[in-house]
Amino acid sequence: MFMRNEEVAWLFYDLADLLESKGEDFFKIRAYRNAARILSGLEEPLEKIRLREGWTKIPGIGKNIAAKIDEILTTGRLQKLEELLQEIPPGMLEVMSLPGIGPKRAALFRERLGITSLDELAAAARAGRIRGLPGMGSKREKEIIRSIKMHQDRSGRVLLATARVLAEELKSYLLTLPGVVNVETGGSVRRWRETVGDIDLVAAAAEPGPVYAALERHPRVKEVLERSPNRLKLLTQWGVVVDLTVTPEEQFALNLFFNTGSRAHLSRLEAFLAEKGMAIKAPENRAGGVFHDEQEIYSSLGLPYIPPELREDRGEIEAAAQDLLPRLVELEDIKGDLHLHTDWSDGLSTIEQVIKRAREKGYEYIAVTDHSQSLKIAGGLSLDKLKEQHREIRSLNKKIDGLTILTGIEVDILPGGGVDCPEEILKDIDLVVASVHSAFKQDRETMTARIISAVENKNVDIIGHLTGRLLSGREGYALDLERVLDASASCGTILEINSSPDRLDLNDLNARRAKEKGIKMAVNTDAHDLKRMDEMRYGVSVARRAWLEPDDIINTMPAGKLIKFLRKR
Ligand code: DGT
Ligand code: CA
Ligand code: CA
Ligand code: ZN
Repeated sequence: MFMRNEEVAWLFYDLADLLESKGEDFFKIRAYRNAARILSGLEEPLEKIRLREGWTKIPGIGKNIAAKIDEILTTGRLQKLEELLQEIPPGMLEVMSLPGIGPKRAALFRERLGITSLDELAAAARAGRIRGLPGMGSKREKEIIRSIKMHQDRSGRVLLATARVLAEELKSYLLTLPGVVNVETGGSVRRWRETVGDIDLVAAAAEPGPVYAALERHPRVKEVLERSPNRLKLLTQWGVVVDLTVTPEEQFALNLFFNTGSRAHLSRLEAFLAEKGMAIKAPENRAGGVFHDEQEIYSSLGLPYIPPELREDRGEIEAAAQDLLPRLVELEDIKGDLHLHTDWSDGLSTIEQVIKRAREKGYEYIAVTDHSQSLKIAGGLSLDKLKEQHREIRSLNKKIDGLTILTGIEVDILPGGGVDCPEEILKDIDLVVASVHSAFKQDRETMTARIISAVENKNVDIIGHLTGRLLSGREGYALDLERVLDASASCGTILEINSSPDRLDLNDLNARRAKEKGIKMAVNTDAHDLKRMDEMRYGVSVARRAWLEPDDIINTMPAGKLIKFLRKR
């Protein structure tokens, strides 16, 4: 079976985790994790690289790892990983994947307390049996209870980006089938919700039977969950559920509309129409009429088209009825990326590669914002290195035209509220992003004051990933967001919408709140490799779900205007 680069990377991450839980050699484990990161950052399919030249040209991939990649691509499996999985109780994997636990602590819990599942861990934490272990304490114990709860609340949901990759693959597959004339993804995927419960696909075909049967046979399908005349539900190898509806072509638009939801949007719409003595015709009701697209559906209801991202019952129907829907920002409005890493710190690409990619994207500008000195684990730049980088950027700027490279930095907001770069250097940098990367556990008051100091720092332009949440399982730090927003509004500090699918920070609701307070935002990728520069679309989706228009976002400005704007700040 064709393996995606990410899938191969997942196997290496798992291998590293399992070896770590066994207390194996640190360097070996690090090499596997590093390989995983490199593989998932490669744009070309691994199979193609293998056929052309193999792995010798990829730094960080030695002989041992190369052999394992070959094994995975040939067999779809990794023997070594499967052996390790045999040794380990299945529940341990869940314990290890808890944020703040990891393989080492999981091993400790197992050794000392015989814990091999999340339930056992939760029970031990509640009984106060964790606090006595080395490196633990009652605070840790509380965190464990909280993160288990968070894990359970989230369980079954996957990141939007993961779902979209799979949805695209299944959609292309369905489109190759005879008789299939159209396929779209509906549901939360189409609305760009940050996490997704299942993938809803709608296909148009005269005969549904063969289409359902063909999807059941797709290699990514693990199990059929439900078969009915109108729907097929499947569990995929990725753990994501897929929900397919096949409909005659003339009912396609209406089915897509109903399957896009959200349920809240549809029921608000129903109530709104009921007041006017109208109703939406369900697709089953053939007399309901034929619609060519959703535009026609909304207009038959006397409303302008409501984009899927707004269909959450957050006032969109009322706004539509008064013709007050925003002109939502689009990817094409974005003129540059203001948060990017290169191999000067922990990025994988050179400045030249980033520039080339930015030009391909049609950007007018980018800011290179590598990490500052105190972030040692991310190769933070010393002041000398930083100056050297900025000299290089200035000279690159002279050589190229059509793209402006802003000198930049991502400074750490230190636990005390200062930033780790002296003022006389900051004041000459074109664009300063400030973010929290340490001491996440500070209490709410301290953290709020800490971030507000950065907001008030006149050298700081943008606050990066403000709340620090990770969708894969770290809650944002304790923070009085309302006060931070007020400070940002009064200082004119820009807040980032970080596009990384695991962050999406600010999220839609917070960004909308920021807009209401008159705060300007920047949609950035924070990419550490070229591939992830493509994630801009995810940040844009947050902006759209937050009702943002181009004017709310500084990196929709043309280069000249943005540079003037930054100078004035
Ligand atoms: P999710 O999946 O939790 O991320 O969120 P959604 O919004 O995708 O929710 P989902 O998949 O339950 O439903 C999406 C839309 O599809 C919703 O507006 C109603 C429709 N839908 C879902 N399941 C069924 C069903 O069994 N029958 C019918 N007629 N419609 C359904
Ligand atoms: Ca869904
Ligand atoms: Ca569904
Ligand atoms: Zn960054």
